[in-house]
Amino acid sequence: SAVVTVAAVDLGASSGRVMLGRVGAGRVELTEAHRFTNEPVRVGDTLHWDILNLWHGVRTGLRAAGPVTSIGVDSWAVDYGLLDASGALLGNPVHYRDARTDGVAERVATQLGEERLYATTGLQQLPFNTLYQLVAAAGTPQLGTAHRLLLIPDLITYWLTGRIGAELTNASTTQLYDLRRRAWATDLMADAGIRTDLFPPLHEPGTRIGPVRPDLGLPGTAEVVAVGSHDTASAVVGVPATGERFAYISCGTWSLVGVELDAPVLTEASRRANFTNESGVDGTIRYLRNVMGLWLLQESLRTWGAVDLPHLLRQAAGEPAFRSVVDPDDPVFLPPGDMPARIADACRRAGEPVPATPAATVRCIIDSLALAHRRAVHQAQQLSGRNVDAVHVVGGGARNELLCQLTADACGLPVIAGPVEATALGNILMQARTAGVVGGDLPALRTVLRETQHLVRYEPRGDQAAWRAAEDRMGG
Ligand code: ADP
Ligand code: LRH
Repeated sequence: SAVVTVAAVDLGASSGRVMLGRVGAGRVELTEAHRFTNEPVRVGDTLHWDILNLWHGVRTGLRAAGPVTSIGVDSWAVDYGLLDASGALLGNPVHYRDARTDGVAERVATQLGEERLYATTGLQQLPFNTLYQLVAAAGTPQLGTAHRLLLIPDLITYWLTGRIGAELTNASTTQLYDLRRRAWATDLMADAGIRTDLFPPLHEPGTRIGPVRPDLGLPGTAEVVAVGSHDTASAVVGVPATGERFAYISCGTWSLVGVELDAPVLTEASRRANFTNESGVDGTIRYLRNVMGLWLLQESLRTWGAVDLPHLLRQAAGEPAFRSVVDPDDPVFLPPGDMPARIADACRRAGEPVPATPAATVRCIIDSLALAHRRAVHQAQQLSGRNVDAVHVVGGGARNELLCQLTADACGLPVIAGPVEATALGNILMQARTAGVVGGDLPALRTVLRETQHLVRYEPRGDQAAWRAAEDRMGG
């Protein structure tokens, strides 16, 4: 039976990669063609993505990959590049952790109404939603001259093909997308003072976008196919679950914790709990919460300079449990900067012992993340009415044994860890389905992953009382 080779371009907040997938009936093999770091760059007061370096990594990776049937592109959400009327990029995309949005969400939400925003878009309030970034940029010459706005994967797709468009899973993270009409929320844009003509036509994952530009020097590579271009949408496709009674944690820079639903939850309780309804592949809803995630660890490592992560995690495993806990979702942790100092301050303010060593700080981070996972898994079930029997951990965090075990203990549920590259696999499976070598719905695609990928199961230990008490200490 037919076999295809496709390339997934997956740009995460900490690294970018080009992954090759060989897919035939019932099986998928993944290899890494190229991996490159994604390091933000500060110029003056502004934190940027290094978009040309990412593009360079994409081109290097695709050349290394050799001829493929198709390419699919995904990346982190919400951020964008602006094009002028000739199609040239206007300036360098701004990073979602940039301070330009400080205070903007509160102002805009008051003006437009939090209830209306939630009813239309179903999105959680995050300070960096595209809506708030655009309001923060209002009046700048760049936005004034802009002809088109392209989200990051759509920008890479444009550079690969010359085609302009907006893939809808990622569009659904902008807070400018009407979730029930499945169209841009043009009324909301108009009321927020945002030009509606900036936004290109929407398309669904699975759409064939077009051939790659001949001048890219990729002989034998046919076309670009739209996948779930929001990395979290592809990661959820890549969750090797059976049935529907599962929660997922897409665990990388962020932990995206939730369930997959057929319809959005737009209740007042859901809005207050800051749960989001992002659009998934095949019309599904990714009902989830952003937990600050391994960012806390990454940014601590950056502060300490080069350290051996596996060694530090082994030391952390030997530290006493629950000595200090913080609420990972405290907005003080969002910007870049000295993370251990901010964790120490948060402990001091809450009357928790201040971690004295890197190992103690790492233990505080992992305990606190496990608690935040517990809180979000419980809330997702309560708010949606969907009960779960297992928690799937995918992404780089699936390699963190301490975090996976403590997440199982905290949730009182088995954790199934892996695949680490769920996002690339979700991207690849969507392309393979478009090519016609795998068929079926999401459960069918997930069966392929269950049967071919390396998964590790963690059984929950201990009772829930200690976790309940620690969750109370976390506040939030
Ligand atoms: P993103 O897509 O947001 O860039 P990834 O899914 O690639 O993130 O996950 C990156 C994270 O994976 C790192 O921050 C790190 O904490 C974790 N990780 C990577 N390798 C290991 C490892 N060997 N052991 C434990 N954790 C790891
Ligand atoms: C994860 C992610 C997440 C968004 C954030 C901006 O990479 O896409 O789903 O909330 O980045």
